[in-house]
Amino acid sequence: MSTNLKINPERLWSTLMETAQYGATPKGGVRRLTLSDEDKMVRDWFKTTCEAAGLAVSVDAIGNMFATRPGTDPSAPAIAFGSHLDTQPAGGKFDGILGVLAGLEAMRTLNEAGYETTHPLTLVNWTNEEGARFAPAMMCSGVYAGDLDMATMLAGTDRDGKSFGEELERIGYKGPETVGERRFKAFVELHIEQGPILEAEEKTIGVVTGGQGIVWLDGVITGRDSHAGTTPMPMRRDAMNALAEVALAIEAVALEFGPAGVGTLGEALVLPGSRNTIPGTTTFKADFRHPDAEALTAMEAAFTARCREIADGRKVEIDVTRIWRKDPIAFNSTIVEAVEAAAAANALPARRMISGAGHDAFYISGTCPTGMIFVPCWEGVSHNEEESATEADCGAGAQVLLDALLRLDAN
Ligand code: HGY
Ligand code: MN
Ligand code: MN
Ligand code: MN
Repeated sequence: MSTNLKINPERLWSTLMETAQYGATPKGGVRRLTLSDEDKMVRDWFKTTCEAAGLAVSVDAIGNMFATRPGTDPSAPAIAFGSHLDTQPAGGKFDGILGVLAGLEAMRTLNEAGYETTHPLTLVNWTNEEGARFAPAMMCSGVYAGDLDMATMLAGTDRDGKSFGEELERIGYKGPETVGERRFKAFVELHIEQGPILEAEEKTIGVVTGGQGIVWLDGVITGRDSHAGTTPMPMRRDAMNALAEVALAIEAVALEFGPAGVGTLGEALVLPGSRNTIPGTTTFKADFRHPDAEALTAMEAAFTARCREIADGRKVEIDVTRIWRKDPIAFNSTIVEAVEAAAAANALPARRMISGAGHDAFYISGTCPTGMIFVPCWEGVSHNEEESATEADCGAGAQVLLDALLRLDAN
Protein backbone atom coordinates (compact mmCIF):
# COMPACT_ATOMS: atom_id res chain seq x y z
CA MET A 1 0.00 0.00 0.00
CA SER A 2 1.31 3.48 -0.72
CA THR A 3 -0.15 6.77 0.41
CA ASN A 4 2.58 8.89 -1.15
CA LEU A 5 2.77 10.85 2.07
CA LYS A 6 6.28 12.26 2.24
CA ILE A 7 7.92 13.50 5.43
CA ASN A 8 9.79 16.81 5.34
CA PRO A 9 13.50 16.02 5.95
CA GLU A 10 14.49 19.70 6.21
CA ARG A 11 11.90 20.28 8.95
CA LEU A 12 13.05 17.14 10.80
CA TRP A 13 16.68 18.30 10.56
CA SER A 14 15.94 21.80 11.79
CA THR A 15 13.95 20.36 14.71
CA LEU A 16 16.91 18.09 15.56
CA MET A 17 19.25 21.09 15.54
CA GLU A 18 16.74 23.22 17.49
CA THR A 19 16.43 20.67 20.31
CA ALA A 20 20.19 20.12 20.48
CA GLN A 21 20.29 23.46 22.34
CA TYR A 22 18.82 21.77 25.43
CA GLY A 23 21.95 20.65 27.24
CA ALA A 24 24.30 21.78 24.46
CA THR A 25 27.98 21.32 25.38
CA PRO A 26 30.89 23.51 24.18
CA LYS A 27 32.21 20.62 22.07
CA GLY A 28 28.96 20.31 20.09
CA GLY A 29 27.48 17.47 22.05
CA VAL A 30 24.54 17.25 24.42
CA ARG A 31 24.39 16.66 28.20
CA ARG A 32 20.77 16.05 29.17
CA LEU A 33 20.91 13.64 32.11
CA THR A 34 17.55 12.19 33.04
CA LEU A 35 15.45 14.40 35.36
CA SER A 36 18.00 17.22 35.14
CA ASP A 37 17.03 20.82 34.40
CA GLU A 38 18.08 20.20 30.79
CA ASP A 39 15.77 17.17 30.62
CA LYS A 40 12.96 19.33 31.98
CA MET A 41 13.59 21.97 29.32
CA VAL A 42 13.37 19.47 26.44
CA ARG A 43 10.33 17.80 28.02
CA ASP A 44 8.57 21.16 28.28
CA TRP A 45 9.45 21.86 24.64
CA PHE A 46 8.17 18.40 23.63
CA LYS A 47 4.85 18.87 25.47
CA THR A 48 4.26 22.36 24.03
CA THR A 49 5.21 21.28 20.50
CA CYS A 50 3.03 18.16 20.57
CA GLU A 51 0.06 20.14 21.87
CA ALA A 52 0.63 22.70 19.10
CA ALA A 53 0.38 19.79 16.66
CA GLY A 54 -3.01 18.87 18.12
CA LEU A 55 -1.77 15.85 20.08
CA ALA A 56 -3.18 15.02 23.52
CA VAL A 57 -0.25 14.75 25.95
CA SER A 58 -0.38 12.52 29.04
CA VAL A 59 2.36 11.76 31.59
CA ASP A 60 2.46 8.65 33.77
CA ALA A 61 3.64 8.36 37.37
CA ILE A 62 7.25 7.66 36.37
CA GLY A 63 7.49 10.43 33.79
CA ASN A 64 6.84 8.54 30.54
CA MET A 65 5.20 11.00 28.11
CA PHE A 66 2.51 9.96 25.60
CA ALA A 67 1.31 12.27 22.79
CA THR A 68 -1.72 10.86 20.97
CA ARG A 69 -3.32 11.71 17.62
CA PRO A 70 -6.87 10.34 17.36
CA GLY A 71 -7.84 7.73 14.78
CA THR A 72 -11.22 7.22 13.11
CA ASP A 73 -11.79 4.21 15.40
CA PRO A 74 -11.30 5.42 18.98
CA SER A 75 -11.83 1.90 20.26
CA ALA A 76 -8.84 0.60 18.29
CA PRO A 77 -5.55 0.16 20.22
CA ALA A 78 -3.02 2.88 19.45
CA ILE A 79 0.03 2.28 17.30
CA ALA A 80 2.97 3.70 19.22
CA PHE A 81 6.43 4.93 18.29
CA GLY A 82 9.14 7.04 19.89
CA SER A 83 12.30 6.67 21.95
CA HIS A 84 13.97 8.79 24.67
CA LEU A 85 15.02 12.42 25.25
CA ASP A 86 17.65 11.87 27.94
CA THR A 87 21.33 11.51 27.03
CA GLN A 88 24.65 10.27 28.30
CA PRO A 89 26.82 12.76 30.26
CA ALA A 90 28.77 13.53 27.08
CA GLY A 91 26.24 12.47 24.49
CA GLY A 92 25.27 13.43 20.97
CA LYS A 93 22.47 15.18 19.10
CA PHE A 94 20.81 12.00 17.79
CA ASP A 95 20.82 9.14 20.34
CA GLY A 96 17.18 8.77 21.41
CA ILE A 97 15.84 12.12 20.30
CA LEU A 98 15.95 11.17 16.61
CA GLY A 99 13.31 8.51 17.28
CA VAL A 100 11.10 10.99 19.11
CA LEU A 101 11.45 13.78 16.54
CA ALA A 102 10.99 11.43 13.57
CA GLY A 103 7.71 10.41 15.20
CA LEU A 104 6.77 14.07 15.55
CA GLU A 105 7.65 14.59 11.88
CA ALA A 106 5.35 11.70 10.95
CA MET A 107 2.53 13.32 12.95
CA ARG A 108 3.16 16.71 11.32
CA THR A 109 3.11 15.09 7.85
CA LEU A 110 -0.20 13.37 8.55
CA ASN A 111 -1.65 16.64 9.86
CA GLU A 112 -0.57 18.57 6.78
CA ALA A 113 -2.17 15.95 4.53
CA GLY A 114 -5.31 15.82 6.67
CA TYR A 115 -4.80 12.07 6.63
CA GLU A 116 -6.83 10.10 9.14
CA THR A 117 -5.52 6.79 10.39
CA THR A 118 -7.87 4.15 11.71
CA HIS A 119 -5.86 3.52 14.85
CA PRO A 120 -4.89 6.31 17.24
CA LEU A 121 -1.18 7.09 17.00
CA THR A 122 0.88 7.65 20.17
CA LEU A 123 4.34 9.22 20.23
CA VAL A 124 6.33 8.28 23.35
CA ASN A 125 9.23 9.74 25.34
CA TRP A 126 10.41 6.98 27.71
CA THR A 127 12.02 8.28 30.90
CA ASN A 128 15.63 7.39 31.73
CA GLU A 129 16.64 5.18 28.83
CA GLU A 130 20.35 5.85 29.38
CA GLY A 131 20.70 4.79 33.01
CA ALA A 132 23.76 7.04 33.31
CA ARG A 133 22.51 9.00 36.34
CA PHE A 134 20.09 6.44 37.82
CA ALA A 135 20.63 2.76 37.05
CA PRO A 136 19.53 0.74 35.21
CA ALA A 137 19.20 1.73 31.57
CA MET A 138 15.81 1.50 29.86
CA MET A 139 14.42 2.01 33.36
CA CYS A 140 10.99 3.44 32.74
CA SER A 141 10.08 1.38 29.72
CA GLY A 142 11.04 -1.50 32.02
CA VAL A 143 8.68 -0.26 34.75
CA TYR A 144 5.93 0.31 32.15
CA ALA A 145 6.41 -3.28 30.91
CA GLY A 146 6.15 -4.61 34.48
CA ASP A 147 9.72 -5.94 34.48
CA LEU A 148 11.21 -3.40 36.90
CA ASP A 149 9.70 -2.52 40.29
CA MET A 150 8.52 1.10 40.40
CA ALA A 151 9.06 1.69 44.13
CA THR A 152 12.61 0.35 43.87
CA MET A 153 13.34 2.60 40.89
CA LEU A 154 11.86 5.69 42.59
CA ALA A 155 14.07 5.05 45.65
CA GLY A 156 17.27 4.76 43.60
CA THR A 157 19.81 7.52 44.09
CA ASP A 158 22.40 9.27 41.95
CA ARG A 159 26.02 9.85 42.98
CA ASP A 160 24.94 13.00 44.89
CA GLY A 161 22.41 10.99 46.91
CA LYS A 162 19.35 12.51 45.21
CA SER A 163 16.56 9.99 44.67
CA PHE A 164 14.84 9.35 41.34
CA GLY A 165 11.45 10.06 42.93
CA GLU A 166 12.58 13.42 44.36
CA GLU A 167 14.05 14.53 41.05
CA LEU A 168 10.98 13.42 39.11
CA GLU A 169 8.81 15.56 41.41
CA ARG A 170 11.28 18.44 41.30
CA ILE A 171 11.05 18.77 37.51
CA GLY A 172 7.28 18.38 37.61
CA TYR A 173 7.00 15.17 35.59
CA LYS A 174 5.46 12.77 38.09
CA GLY A 175 2.27 12.45 36.09
CA PRO A 176 -1.24 11.27 37.04
CA GLU A 177 -1.43 8.29 34.70
CA THR A 178 -0.99 4.82 36.17
CA VAL A 179 2.18 3.26 34.78
CA GLY A 180 1.41 0.44 32.36
CA GLU A 181 -2.32 1.10 32.21
CA ARG A 182 -2.22 1.82 28.46
CA ARG A 183 -1.21 -0.90 26.04
CA PHE A 184 -0.51 -0.60 22.31
CA LYS A 185 -1.26 -2.56 19.13
CA ALA A 186 2.42 -2.16 18.15
CA PHE A 187 5.54 -0.14 18.94
CA VAL A 188 8.25 0.94 16.46
CA GLU A 189 11.46 2.75 17.49
CA LEU A 190 13.75 4.59 15.07
CA HIS A 191 17.32 5.00 16.34
CA ILE A 192 20.82 5.60 15.02
CA GLU A 193 22.68 2.28 14.88
CA GLN A 194 25.40 3.51 17.25
CA GLY A 195 27.72 1.00 15.58
CA PRO A 196 29.75 0.77 12.32
CA ILE A 197 27.87 -1.81 10.25
CA LEU A 198 25.41 0.24 8.17
CA GLU A 199 27.98 2.88 7.26
CA ALA A 200 30.59 0.23 6.35
CA GLU A 201 28.13 -1.65 4.15
CA GLU A 202 26.64 1.57 2.71
CA LYS A 203 23.17 0.61 3.85
CA THR A 204 20.64 3.32 4.74
CA ILE A 205 18.24 1.22 6.83
CA GLY A 206 18.83 -1.40 9.50
CA VAL A 207 15.86 -3.75 9.84
CA VAL A 208 16.37 -4.68 13.47
CA THR A 209 15.39 -8.27 14.33
CA GLY A 210 16.38 -8.28 18.00
CA GLY A 211 18.84 -7.12 20.64
CA GLN A 212 21.67 -8.61 22.68
CA GLY A 213 21.55 -9.30 26.40
CA ILE A 214 23.06 -6.93 28.97
CA VAL A 215 24.25 -7.42 32.54
CA TRP A 216 25.43 -4.63 34.88
CA LEU A 217 27.68 -5.45 37.83
CA ASP A 218 28.69 -3.09 40.66
CA GLY A 219 31.90 -3.86 42.55
CA VAL A 220 33.59 -2.71 45.77
CA ILE A 221 37.25 -3.54 46.39
CA THR A 222 38.39 -3.24 50.00
CA GLY A 223 42.10 -3.20 50.89
CA ARG A 224 43.70 -0.87 53.45
CA ASP A 225 44.54 2.83 53.32
CA SER A 226 48.20 3.20 54.25
CA HIS A 227 51.20 5.43 53.85
CA ALA A 228 52.72 5.63 50.36
CA GLY A 229 56.21 6.16 51.77
CA THR A 230 56.47 3.72 54.61
CA THR A 231 54.49 0.67 53.49
CA PRO A 232 56.74 -1.96 51.87
CA MET A 233 55.30 -3.27 48.57
CA PRO A 234 54.70 -6.85 49.83
CA MET A 235 52.68 -5.55 52.76
CA ARG A 236 50.31 -3.45 50.70
CA ARG A 237 46.59 -4.18 50.27
CA ASP A 238 46.27 -1.83 47.34
CA ALA A 239 42.66 -1.54 46.07
CA MET A 240 43.75 0.54 43.06
CA ASN A 241 46.10 -2.09 41.66
CA ALA A 242 43.40 -4.71 42.27
CA LEU A 243 41.05 -2.49 40.25
CA ALA A 244 43.59 -2.38 37.45
CA GLU A 245 43.56 -6.18 37.32
CA VAL A 246 39.75 -6.18 37.43
CA ALA A 247 39.63 -3.85 34.42
CA LEU A 248 41.89 -6.19 32.45
CA ALA A 249 39.78 -9.15 33.58
CA ILE A 250 36.68 -7.54 32.08
CA GLU A 251 38.53 -7.13 28.80
CA ALA A 252 39.91 -10.70 28.94
CA VAL A 253 36.48 -12.24 29.57
CA ALA A 254 34.96 -10.23 26.70
CA LEU A 255 37.71 -11.40 24.35
CA GLU A 256 37.29 -14.99 25.56
CA PHE A 257 33.62 -14.81 24.56
CA GLY A 258 34.33 -12.81 21.43
CA PRO A 259 33.74 -11.68 18.82
CA ALA A 260 30.11 -11.28 19.95
CA GLY A 261 30.88 -10.72 23.64
CA VAL A 262 31.77 -7.23 24.86
CA GLY A 263 32.75 -5.91 28.29
CA THR A 264 33.30 -2.40 29.63
CA LEU A 265 34.42 -0.79 32.86
CA GLY A 266 32.91 2.66 32.40
CA GLU A 267 32.95 4.12 35.89
CA ALA A 268 35.25 3.81 38.92
CA LEU A 269 36.14 5.59 42.16
CA VAL A 270 39.47 5.58 43.98
CA LEU A 271 39.33 6.41 47.69
CA PRO A 272 40.40 8.28 49.72
CA GLY A 273 41.94 9.95 46.64
CA SER A 274 45.33 11.23 47.74
CA ARG A 275 48.60 10.69 45.91
CA ASN A 276 50.47 9.69 49.06
CA THR A 277 47.85 7.35 50.52
CA ILE A 278 47.64 3.83 49.14
CA PRO A 279 43.98 3.48 48.12
CA GLY A 280 42.14 1.20 50.53
CA THR A 281 38.85 1.32 48.65
CA THR A 282 37.90 1.33 44.97
CA THR A 283 34.52 0.86 43.31
CA PHE A 284 33.65 -0.06 39.73
CA LYS A 285 30.63 -0.38 37.44
CA ALA A 286 30.87 -3.05 34.73
CA ASP A 287 28.76 -3.71 31.62
CA PHE A 288 28.84 -7.09 29.82
CA ARG A 289 26.83 -7.93 26.69
CA HIS A 290 26.25 -10.96 24.49
CA PRO A 291 23.54 -12.02 21.99
CA ASP A 292 23.26 -15.43 23.69
CA ALA A 293 21.71 -15.65 27.18
CA GLU A 294 23.81 -18.62 28.29
CA ALA A 295 27.03 -17.03 27.09
CA LEU A 296 26.11 -13.88 29.02
CA THR A 297 25.65 -15.96 32.18
CA ALA A 298 28.98 -17.68 31.56
CA MET A 299 30.72 -14.31 31.08
CA GLU A 300 29.46 -13.11 34.45
CA ALA A 301 30.57 -16.36 36.13
CA ALA A 302 34.02 -16.21 34.53
CA PHE A 303 34.46 -12.62 35.65
CA THR A 304 33.40 -13.19 39.25
CA ALA A 305 35.71 -16.22 39.46
CA ARG A 306 38.58 -14.05 38.21
CA CYS A 307 37.72 -11.44 40.86
CA ARG A 308 38.10 -14.09 43.56
CA GLU A 309 41.58 -14.93 42.25
CA ILE A 310 42.58 -11.26 42.17
CA ALA A 311 41.25 -10.78 45.72
CA ASP A 312 43.27 -13.73 47.04
CA GLY A 313 46.40 -12.65 45.23
CA ARG A 314 46.24 -9.10 46.57
CA LYS A 315 44.82 -9.73 50.06
CA VAL A 316 41.79 -7.54 49.32
CA GLU A 317 38.08 -8.24 49.29
CA ILE A 318 36.14 -7.85 46.06
CA ASP A 319 32.34 -7.78 46.37
CA VAL A 320 30.52 -7.99 43.03
CA THR A 321 26.75 -7.43 42.85
CA ARG A 322 24.57 -7.93 39.79
CA ILE A 323 22.31 -4.86 39.75
CA TRP A 324 20.57 -5.50 36.42
CA ARG A 325 20.18 -8.05 33.66
CA LYS A 326 18.14 -7.75 30.47
CA ASP A 327 18.03 -10.96 28.44
CA PRO A 328 18.45 -10.95 24.65
CA ILE A 329 15.20 -10.26 22.78
CA ALA A 330 13.77 -11.05 19.34
CA PHE A 331 11.41 -8.55 17.70
CA ASN A 332 8.03 -9.47 16.22
CA SER A 333 8.17 -10.77 12.63
CA THR A 334 5.13 -8.73 11.54
CA ILE A 335 6.84 -5.52 12.57
CA VAL A 336 10.18 -6.59 11.10
CA GLU A 337 8.44 -7.34 7.81
CA ALA A 338 6.55 -4.01 7.86
CA VAL A 339 9.84 -2.15 8.34
CA GLU A 340 11.54 -4.21 5.60
CA ALA A 341 8.65 -3.60 3.17
CA ALA A 342 8.68 0.13 3.93
CA ALA A 343 12.43 0.31 3.22
CA ALA A 344 11.93 -1.59 -0.05
CA ALA A 345 9.00 0.63 -1.06
CA ASN A 346 11.36 3.60 -0.73
CA ALA A 347 14.10 1.75 -2.64
CA LEU A 348 16.46 2.14 0.31
CA PRO A 349 19.41 -0.25 0.69
CA ALA A 350 18.67 -2.20 3.87
CA ARG A 351 19.86 -5.20 5.87
CA ARG A 352 18.60 -7.17 8.81
CA MET A 353 20.63 -6.98 12.01
CA ILE A 354 20.43 -7.24 15.78
CA SER A 355 21.04 -4.29 18.07
CA GLY A 356 24.27 -4.07 20.06
CA ALA A 357 22.87 -1.14 22.05
CA GLY A 358 19.98 -1.43 24.47
CA HIS A 359 16.73 0.35 23.64
CA ASP A 360 13.32 0.94 25.18
CA ALA A 361 11.92 -1.28 22.45
CA PHE A 362 13.59 -4.21 24.25
CA TYR A 363 11.18 -3.99 27.19
CA ILE A 364 8.21 -2.86 25.09
CA SER A 365 8.63 -6.04 23.00
CA GLY A 366 7.29 -7.90 26.03
CA THR A 367 4.02 -5.95 25.94
CA CYS A 368 3.11 -5.74 22.22
CA PRO A 369 4.50 -6.55 18.74
CA THR A 370 7.61 -4.38 18.51
CA GLY A 371 10.40 -3.58 16.07
CA MET A 372 13.14 -1.07 15.32
CA ILE A 373 14.58 0.87 12.43
CA PHE A 374 18.27 1.88 12.36
CA VAL A 375 19.98 4.54 10.32
CA PRO A 376 23.76 4.94 10.08
CA CYS A 377 25.83 7.31 12.19
CA TRP A 378 29.30 8.66 11.41
CA GLU A 379 31.94 5.94 12.02
CA GLY A 380 29.40 4.19 14.23
CA VAL A 381 30.34 6.61 17.01
CA SER A 382 27.79 7.28 19.76
CA HIS A 383 27.77 8.08 23.49
CA ASN A 384 30.21 10.70 22.28
CA GLU A 385 29.85 14.44 21.66
CA GLU A 386 31.01 13.92 18.06
CA GLU A 387 28.03 11.63 17.32
CA SER A 388 26.57 12.63 13.97
CA ALA A 389 24.21 11.47 11.21
CA THR A 390 23.14 12.98 7.90
CA GLU A 391 19.95 14.84 7.08
CA ALA A 392 19.32 12.38 4.24
CA ASP A 393 19.66 9.29 6.44
CA CYS A 394 17.54 10.78 9.25
CA GLY A 395 14.90 11.70 6.66
CA ALA A 396 15.01 8.20 5.16
CA GLY A 397 14.54 6.68 8.61
CA ALA A 398 11.57 8.93 9.33
CA GLN A 399 10.01 8.05 5.98
CA VAL A 400 10.38 4.33 6.69
CA LEU A 401 8.86 4.90 10.13
CA LEU A 402 5.83 6.68 8.66
CA ASP A 403 5.35 4.06 5.96
CA ALA A 404 5.72 1.20 8.44
CA LEU A 405 3.12 2.81 10.74
CA LEU A 406 0.70 3.21 7.82
CA ARG A 407 1.19 -0.44 6.88
CA LEU A 408 0.40 -1.48 10.47
CA ASP A 409 -2.62 0.84 10.48
CA ALA A 410 -3.97 -0.87 7.36
CA ASN A 411 -4.00 -4.28 9.07
O1 HGY B 1 23.44 1.23 27.09
C1 HGY B 1 22.79 1.22 26.06
O2 HGY B 1 22.95 0.34 25.24
C2 HGY B 1 21.81 2.32 25.75
O3 HGY B 1 22.42 3.22 24.88
N1 HGY B 1 21.37 3.01 26.93
MN1 MN C 1 19.40 5.49 22.81
MN1 MN D 1 22.35 5.73 24.53
MN1 MN E 1 16.37 3.55 23.14
